[in-house]
Amino acid sequence: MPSMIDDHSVVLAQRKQRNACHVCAMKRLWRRLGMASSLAFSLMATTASSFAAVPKDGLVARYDFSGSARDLSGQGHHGTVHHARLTRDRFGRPRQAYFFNGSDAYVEVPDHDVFSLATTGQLSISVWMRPDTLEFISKEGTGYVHWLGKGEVGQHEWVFRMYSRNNTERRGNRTSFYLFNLAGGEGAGSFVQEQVTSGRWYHYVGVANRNTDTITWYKNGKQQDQDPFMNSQYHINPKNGTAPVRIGTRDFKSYFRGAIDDIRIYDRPLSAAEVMQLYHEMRRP
Ligand SMILES: [Ca+2]
Repeated sequence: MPSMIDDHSVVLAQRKQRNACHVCAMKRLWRRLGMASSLAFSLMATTASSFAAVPKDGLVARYDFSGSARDLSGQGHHGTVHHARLTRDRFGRPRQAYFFNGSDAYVEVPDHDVFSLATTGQLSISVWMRPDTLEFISKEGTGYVHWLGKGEVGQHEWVFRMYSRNNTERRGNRTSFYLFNLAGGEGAGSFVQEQVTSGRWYHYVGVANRNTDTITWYKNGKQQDQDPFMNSQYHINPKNGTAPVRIGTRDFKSYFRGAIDDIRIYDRPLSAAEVMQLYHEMRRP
């Protein structure tokens, strides 16, 4: 009998061991599956964000600067290059962005209704920019450069501005997006003012919306500021002017030194999610 008990306990012990091993194997399998699936998920997430497509709806001009200043939106708003030269983009790829020398370089796109807030009441502009100095030589006003804009005397509409580190308004390296009345003067705008590093790429998006009376300014995918323009102290009532769009300068009163790339202009307001999508846009050669 004792031997039977022993046999029985041995069988039980063996079963337990087998079961335990089954449990171990199952646990190991689940762990692997879990790791594999979370890895696959994060890869998918990374892929989705890294290769986010450019939103196409309402895209009225697109400049990838892939060897030229051609408009890739299909609308024919091609740019003419003046002294700017092709340079490496933010991924290090040669001849995929334009370098502006800070003294006479710019790209000019002829005036068109699609570049005016007055036309559709809504306008979004997305752009990458790399300042190669924090103290601009060719500056205007209180010490800033206009590095993208549509405006000339009596024909002012909008502008992207960056202040030099030293300026008379304590706006060290502030970047901002302004709307103007055609006559010019003081504009209504939104801004961000934090440390900027020379030689680093930054993504900016300006959104102007007449329906909501808002200017919104995004930096590196995140909203930084929002202000009214019509119902503001500046009483901006945007009109359809005749000035061309210029990149690297607005109207030759100041010149940006650094690189600019991947400009996308829309005749509608981009959502915060779309701004993030553009920030993560990455195209492989
Ligand atoms: Ca590019």
